[in-house]
Amino acid sequence: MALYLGIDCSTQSLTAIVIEVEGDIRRVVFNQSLNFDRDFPEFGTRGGVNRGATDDEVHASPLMWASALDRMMARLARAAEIDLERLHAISGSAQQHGSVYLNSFAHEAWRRLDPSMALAPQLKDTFARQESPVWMDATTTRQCREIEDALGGAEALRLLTGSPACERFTGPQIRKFFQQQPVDYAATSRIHLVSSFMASLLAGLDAPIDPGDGAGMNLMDLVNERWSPAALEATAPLLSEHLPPIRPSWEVFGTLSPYWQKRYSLPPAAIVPWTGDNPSSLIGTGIVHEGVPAVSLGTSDTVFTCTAEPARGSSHIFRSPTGDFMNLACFRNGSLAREAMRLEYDLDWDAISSLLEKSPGNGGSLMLPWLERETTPLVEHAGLRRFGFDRSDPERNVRGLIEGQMMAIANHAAEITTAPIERVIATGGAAVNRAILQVMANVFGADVYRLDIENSAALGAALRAYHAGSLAVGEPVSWKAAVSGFTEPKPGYRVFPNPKHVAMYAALRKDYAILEQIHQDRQPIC
Ligand code: ADP
Ligand code: XUL
Repeated sequence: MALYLGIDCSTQSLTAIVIEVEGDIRRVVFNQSLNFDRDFPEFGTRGGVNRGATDDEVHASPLMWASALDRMMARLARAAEIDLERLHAISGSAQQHGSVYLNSFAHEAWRRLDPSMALAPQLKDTFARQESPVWMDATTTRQCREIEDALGGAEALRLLTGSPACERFTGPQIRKFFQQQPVDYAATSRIHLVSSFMASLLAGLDAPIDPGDGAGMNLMDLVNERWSPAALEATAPLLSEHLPPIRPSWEVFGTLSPYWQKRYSLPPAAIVPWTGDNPSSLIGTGIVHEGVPAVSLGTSDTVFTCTAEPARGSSHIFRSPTGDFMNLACFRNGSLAREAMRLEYDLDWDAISSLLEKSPGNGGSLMLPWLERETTPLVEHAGLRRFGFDRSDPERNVRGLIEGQMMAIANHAAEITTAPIERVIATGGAAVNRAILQVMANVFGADVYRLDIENSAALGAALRAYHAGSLAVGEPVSWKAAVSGFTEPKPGYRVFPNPKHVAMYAALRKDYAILEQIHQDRQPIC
């Protein structure tokens, strides 16, 4: 039976999942995490990151990620329950946008690694920049505007790369580094993403960047999956010489290097390019074709889809590891606004659930849930807009907020998918609330499946290892077959729409869309 390893190097932790696949047998045989704050106190992180002079300067040490990789491989090698001789392929994912700056000693150091010694100390002289900026860094507003100006504005950049210039994206970060530390930039021989850096450490040679993570840089021509010469030029000099090539996500590019083979008695498993954690989650939630949006109800709410063509209604478009497009719309007022409403009326979640179950539709009253400035649609003036609500009535207000949120998500989800919506996958903290999922099912007019996956990015990586590893040995499996047996909801995790309410919400959603358009640019009035 073959084993496949997926590793996710996220902001706060590193997780490894090993899956076993043979015919109909499909199971997770190893699933462990290391927490950066707890397990690597020597790096002094909080929430996996370090702050600079200001709170919006956020970075982490690539040596910490290397240490975590080394320790996780040690754990894996010690796991008596799995026979690692059967490990066929390894892939991974990482927090998106973060960048690692290597000097000219790095490649030689990788080749000469001594398997009797820990990894990180052997890498300490290989960086042109000791700390890597990560996605939480927001210090590049000036560079964003400069790049957009050079490329014809935010919309032109969005059409080219899938996103307007964003502070956390790699291109603006590289530009800031070049402007503020020109000597260190000149000493940089290679710039990797966190994902391609980690893949390089496994293979002992430069890993490519995959189009899924490449799309988070403001540097890649999204449709053609190539570095955009114009974007590179607008960012920093000689950048094309510093970046690894972009290669398909499913193309094996190396084997586990002798360092790992000797250090932990591992076989020469195939190494598959790593991708970003969001594209990897797409695979880990089983979204490998159109018509199945996933809604994550976290601090913010996010909806994402997989489409054959880019869906231009998105906040961001990445590439999916399937070769399709991953479209994302982000709603800033997710749990943030639900929590505020809960506190306003001093309710617990059970009380919220029972209020939601009463008389859906609120008699047609609508609320625009823009407590904070909103990203989808773009709303500059914060403030809930309540139309026809008596503020002393908790029931109507609570329902008004959540119905408004679900109508916004459903309407905008329709803009980022071309196929009819078959079902919706719900994840994130608020997805435990069945009453909220019932509103979602009624508003979408589709079944809602709750997935209870703790690390969909690591699972996605293991599934990608399986898919690419099989292709490399001439036994290709379809994406649908690759994810099957791993991404189905547990029994009892389905919520069905109530046909009576579906018709009502279908009409209300149209009113909601009109209201949203009218008030998007206006100050709140209530
Ligand atoms: P993030 O990953 O963005 O930190 P999570 O996906 O962990 O967020 O979701 C956390 C949120 O889940 C909390 O802010 C809380 O409002 C919400 N939440 C937790 N339990 C419930 C519940 N029973 N009903 C609705 N929302 C809930
Ligand atoms: C996506 C983003 C984060 C990081 C960290 O654009 O910045 O989701 O990938 O998880």
